[in-house]
Amino acid sequence: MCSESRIDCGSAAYVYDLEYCLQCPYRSSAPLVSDDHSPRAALMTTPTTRSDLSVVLPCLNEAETLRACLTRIEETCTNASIDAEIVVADNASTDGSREIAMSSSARLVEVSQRGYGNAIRGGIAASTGQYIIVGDADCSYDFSEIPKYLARLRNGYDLVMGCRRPTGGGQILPGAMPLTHRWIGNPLFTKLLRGWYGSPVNDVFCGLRGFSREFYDGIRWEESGMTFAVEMVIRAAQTGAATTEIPITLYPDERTVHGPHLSTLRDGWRTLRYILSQYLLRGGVPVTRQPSARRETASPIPVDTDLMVS
Ligand SMILES: Nc1nc2c(ncn2[C@@H]2O[C@H](COP(=O)(O)OP(=O)(O)OP(=O)(O)O)[C@@H](O)[C@H]2O)c(=O)[nH]1
Ligand SMILES: [Mg+2]
Repeated sequence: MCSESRIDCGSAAYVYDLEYCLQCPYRSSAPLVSDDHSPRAALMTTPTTRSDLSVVLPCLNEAETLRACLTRIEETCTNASIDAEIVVADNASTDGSREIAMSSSARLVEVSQRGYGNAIRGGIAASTGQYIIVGDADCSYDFSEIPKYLARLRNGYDLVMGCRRPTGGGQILPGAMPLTHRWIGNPLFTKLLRGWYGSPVNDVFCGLRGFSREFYDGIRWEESGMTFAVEMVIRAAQTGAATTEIPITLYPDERTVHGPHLSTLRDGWRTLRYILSQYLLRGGVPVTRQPSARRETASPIPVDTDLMVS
């Protein structure tokens, strides 16, 4: 069902693809995208009912683990009486992930441009929740933590980061993270963002994070790949977004067919280059943004001394 026209035009799912939708013969006369063709514009094609929470799962060939993630999210939200929608943001997976998403209560969003950042941005563009939580579809995160994230968001925080590193109270189980990421990449990038941007975050790459739509919509996102994770932390610091952390456990993912999509050298280099270029171009000086009314209700960091080790 083409969600733009609400007419069955043969498209199996919502398609986040400007060209495709413009070519759709059933396209209504209403403009599909804004002049700047920003991902946010695709919100115009989403269902009109609005959820409290959207859980967005970027997914590229995760058929082995996707169903378990969806089940865990559904159970958690049902048990906690959370009005949530699940959005699977896929880039033409070929292993049956799309079919798994379509046979579940989740909504499948086809994102035409590849990349972790593109997938999340496309998924969010098609989502409706006032709050958004994103997480990997590889069973490395415990989605039963969702109510904790939502509670912080409802309490006024703009960005709620998970923290897997012990410096922030988290835990990384053996085999869950490559040693180079654990001891070199993540600590280095975290240190740079804390030092240069004053970010309070202890785990910049944590993939289980939540944020308000107000925060998300207030920023012009640029990154399309794994660097999107870092861009979010930098922008939060630059805009003075109310940020907090929840200590979580990282489990070894349950994939056997393929490894992580994150490439240590390629993505490590891109991240370093991105952080340096942002600092040189924009500096660590905070950019201004209209203060959020809700933000005033959030306590400054550190908020939970029991949870925040440093
Ligand atoms: N749609 C889409 N999803 C992606 C893409 N790259 C990664 N993902 C998804 O994003 C999530 C994170 O990717 P992972 O491969 O787990 O990378 P990672 O968790 O940063 O790496 P590790 O910490 O080493 O596990 C997974 O659910 C992937 O399927 C992409 O290009 N497109
Ligand atoms: Mg992962």
